[in-house]
Amino acid sequence: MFKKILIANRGEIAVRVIRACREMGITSVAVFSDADRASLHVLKADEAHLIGPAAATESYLNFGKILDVAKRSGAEAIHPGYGFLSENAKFAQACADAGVKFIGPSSAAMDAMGSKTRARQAMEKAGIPFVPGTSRGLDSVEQAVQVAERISYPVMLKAAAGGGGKGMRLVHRREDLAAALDAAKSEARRAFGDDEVYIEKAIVNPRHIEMQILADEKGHTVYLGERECSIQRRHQKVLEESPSVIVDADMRRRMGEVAVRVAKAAGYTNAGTVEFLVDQEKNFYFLEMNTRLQVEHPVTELVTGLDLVHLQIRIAAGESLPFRQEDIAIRGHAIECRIYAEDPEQNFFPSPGKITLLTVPSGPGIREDSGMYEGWTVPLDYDPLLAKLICYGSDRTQVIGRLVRAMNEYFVGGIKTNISLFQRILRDPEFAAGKIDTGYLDRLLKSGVPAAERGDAGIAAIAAGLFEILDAQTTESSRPAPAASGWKWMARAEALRDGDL
Ligand code: MV4
Repeated sequence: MFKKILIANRGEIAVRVIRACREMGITSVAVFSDADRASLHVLKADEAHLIGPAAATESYLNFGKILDVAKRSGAEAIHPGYGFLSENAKFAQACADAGVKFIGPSSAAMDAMGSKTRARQAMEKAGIPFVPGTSRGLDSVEQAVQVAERISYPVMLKAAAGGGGKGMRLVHRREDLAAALDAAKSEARRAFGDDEVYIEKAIVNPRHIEMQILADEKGHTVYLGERECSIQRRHQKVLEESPSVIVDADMRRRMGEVAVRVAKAAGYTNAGTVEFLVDQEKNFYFLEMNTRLQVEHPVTELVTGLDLVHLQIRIAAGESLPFRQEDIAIRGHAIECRIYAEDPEQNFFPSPGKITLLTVPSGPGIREDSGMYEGWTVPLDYDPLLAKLICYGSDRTQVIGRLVRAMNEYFVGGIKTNISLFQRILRDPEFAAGKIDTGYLDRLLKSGVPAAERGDAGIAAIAAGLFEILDAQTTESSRPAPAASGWKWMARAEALRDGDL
């Protein structure tokens, strides 16, 4: 087993991995940029090394600096977290070449899944269902027209090197195809330096459901259940849950077995996720494979009772999986909310700044994976994810009620967050009924706050709150402090105005 692990990441995931190391008696080595000198992962690690200025290319993406710290600190392994270098096959290879164990798949397995067309060719070979279309880039408009006729419109043009919706074009009619293909290719060339574009049948209003898999280096591969990840905004996941309301035991087994075949076809080891699109008839299609631990891994941990980071480290140290497929059971329900430093009233624009007050929920069924603390200044150089609030319970209804309670305990002062967005989602009947697909959040945000939610009571409360504040200000000395202090009333009044209460 490793004695020392370097965490090549920052924020909540770095804290998460540092905690696992501490629980396993492994010394943790953090790396940090100038902007992260006071960040939580630096405070919590056993050792911390400055690797450069804020720019990721000068710090968290810099192979040489990270491997240099690994060498100087004597770290035998590197955990890449997610994002940054976690899916960079060249970095995985550089670790291998430097004799440092990369806690993740081999660079070859990463490469096999890194290109969407190479992944589709591997699926074709393994007889795995993927969205009808081509598994290679299109050579001409004529070919695109021909394939589109076969798979029928609407069709989706996608960049082979793309991901997260970049370089994607939805085409409804033949006459739009040529221009769309041209645009997709030039965007792919600009964004990825690779203009390979392929075509798929467009699945209308799909769900995005992904299957967690785990494989040791002895050939044992298991699936750990699915995660419903359809609640996204601009291809950024916002809320994830396990299990999915539409997946029953039989569908879970069938999706899990496909995911295991995908992993085996790629020679995959360690933790990975196979993404599927699921249509209204519950047909599922391989979309892509993520060769890293994902942000939303906690919901799988809570419903399986497993610690995925412990297991990643043990697999990388050469251990066999300590269980078989039949030992894995899904129990209860878990929902994760990603707490971002974003302002919902400014179109979710990042809202960095100093956290002047922080009260965090706790109590039954509450887990908070956080990278923030009271007094910390949120840097504007990186992704604005502050923390993840994950709730567990025996069923989905209990978890929703628990999350509503927890969100009302959550207060981050000094900066804006998206906490009010979750208060809307959790109160939405469509969400409660599990009627979600990848278009859900766009529909909710476009709907605004229904007038009914404001009602007279809302106006009266605002008036009362404002009266309270004005009244308190005019006769400060002669009255006892009101039950709720001025700022609480102002906050409530604002929240009512914005329909967040
Ligand atoms: C699709 C699709 C519909 N049909 N492919 C978006 C990013 C990348 N993960 C794949 N994506 C999609 N591919 C076909 N053939 C719809 C999406 C999609 C989507 C997928 C998953 C999660 C959120 C999404 C939001 C918009 C579109």
